[in-house]
Amino acid sequence: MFTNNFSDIEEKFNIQFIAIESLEQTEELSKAYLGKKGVLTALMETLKSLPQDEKQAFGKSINILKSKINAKLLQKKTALEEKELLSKLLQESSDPTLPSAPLIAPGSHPINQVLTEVCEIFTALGFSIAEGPEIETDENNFGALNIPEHHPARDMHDTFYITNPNSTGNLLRTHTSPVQVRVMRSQNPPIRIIAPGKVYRHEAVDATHSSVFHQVEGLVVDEGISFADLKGTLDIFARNFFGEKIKTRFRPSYFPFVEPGAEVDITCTVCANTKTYCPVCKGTGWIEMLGAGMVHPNVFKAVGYLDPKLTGFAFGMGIERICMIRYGISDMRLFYENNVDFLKQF
Ligand code: FA5
Repeated sequence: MFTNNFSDIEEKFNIQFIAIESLEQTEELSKAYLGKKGVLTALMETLKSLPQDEKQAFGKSINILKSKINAKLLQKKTALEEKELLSKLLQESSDPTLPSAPLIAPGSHPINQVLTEVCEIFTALGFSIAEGPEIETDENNFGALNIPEHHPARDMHDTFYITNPNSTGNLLRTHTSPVQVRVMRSQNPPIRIIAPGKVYRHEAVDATHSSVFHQVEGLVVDEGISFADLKGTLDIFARNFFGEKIKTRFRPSYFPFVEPGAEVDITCTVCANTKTYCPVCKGTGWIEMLGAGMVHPNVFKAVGYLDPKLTGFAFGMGIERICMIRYGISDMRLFYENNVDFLKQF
């Protein structure tokens, strides 16, 4: 008896459903059929008055119809929501299929900018650029540089060792000085090179130390090269890179591969030696720039440069450090954090 009633309701719903054009109409139709005062709710009320044997079939039919109506309305709602979103996007005259705009204008990293500039200064002075691998041999990184096995100087360059039998080296280089060895073993003097690159040390990272950083090595070998040539070259570099007023200072220091050896300082760029307390130079007025010295005779011997008339100088500077000095950056870790606000300043 009630089957006809259900198909009438469904038919009527379908006619109204086809006419729907908006989310509001969907909502209204949902209320009219499924709401508190809706057609199906009212039908459910009549269930009570039915004879016992008809109740189950009647209830089941109501639930089937309810599910059908519910599914259709939900489908319609989703389709209308998508349509609305699309027309909103089109109204904003944007094309959602276009690639997103770049976050910042492209530019090179400050470390790369400084590396390039350092190379330009030295090539203008007649230096050529040499390269070496980041995976080095123990011999090139230590042995040929007058740092034999068990020498205490190795402690300052604790590094990462590699056991891959296919590798041509067995450690990550701790400095760019092994490029000196490679160049001298493959070329005859005169030599005038710089070697920029990445180096690795097993050390705790803090505001002024990183375990991966960049150095630029310098090496000049010829007859009659003196400490005065080293001083003059680094002086010219410092003035070109930091400014005309910058002065250099050589302090005696120890590196096994040079003799004599020196640390080279420049006048503090932050406090300009005003003698007021400065956190960068700690009030001394000087900041360390690099290590340098005259090539040790044992290094010449190791690479097969046996002519006693040959002398040479070498230096190695930390790129992160000179970049920090130049721009007054207080923490080296900023270079590696990919913070756009930091990077876009350069
Ligand atoms: C050396 O690495 C020597 N090979 C330099 C050298 C070359 C001396 C030729 C003489 C002749 P040193 O360990 O001091 O020396 O490092 C050189 C520079 O690298 C330092 O002045 C500093 O600027 C930078 N540096 C050293 N350790 C770190 C580190 N952990 N993080 C960032 N920069 C560093």
